[in-house]
Amino acid sequence: MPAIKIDDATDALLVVDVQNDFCPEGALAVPKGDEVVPVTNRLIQRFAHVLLTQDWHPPGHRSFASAHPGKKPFENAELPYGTQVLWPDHCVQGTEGADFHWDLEQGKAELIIRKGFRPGIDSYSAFFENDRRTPTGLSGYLRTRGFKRLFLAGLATDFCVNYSAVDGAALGFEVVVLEDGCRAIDLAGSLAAAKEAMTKAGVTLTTSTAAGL
Ligand code: VGL
Ligand code: ZN
Repeated sequence: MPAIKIDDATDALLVVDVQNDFCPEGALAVPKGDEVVPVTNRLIQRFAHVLLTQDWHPPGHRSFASAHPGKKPFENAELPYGTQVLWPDHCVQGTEGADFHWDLEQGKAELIIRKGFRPGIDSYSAFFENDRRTPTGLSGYLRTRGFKRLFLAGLATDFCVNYSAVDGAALGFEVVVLEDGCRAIDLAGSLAAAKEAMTKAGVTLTTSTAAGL
């Protein structure tokens, strides 16, 4: 992959869910999740426009195993919109676990898009909730601002980054995932499946170093 030249007018960096609960010792720790922080901070300096997502669940959210008596985290449940992985309680609104990682240089962010706040619907994608219909509003924001290409980094590669990348591409944005700025949960082959889905959707998978960023 040759170096990518950033166009400040039409390129944006979207940093996905770099929150305490997805980092070591967090409630839904992604292995080595905190390693994305220095990479992401470097990327934040390189981009004129930085957007963040923040997983933001009310207590008792339906994606929590604790809301399903008899179910354990990482089991599946059938919800009205389809099969949903059940998670440990995480990123509860207003808690320290939902805060961005302390070292994340979030000050420059122009938009924080919160997702997963509807009690009955999970939201992996920054564009649509898991019913695949309820929009977050991000595509309208990006179009209104004139952004055409999105660079993604953050957590987790196989869930929120993957769904955001695939939806972004389907909505007509050019999407580049910077894999060294991401870490995966990797449940039952979910990382390999995510990479295949992103590739099929036309998402560019590269690294910040290969892209010269
Ligand atoms: C995520 C599982 C549950 C993510 C969020 O950010 O990838 N994964 N909530
Ligand atoms: Zn969540």
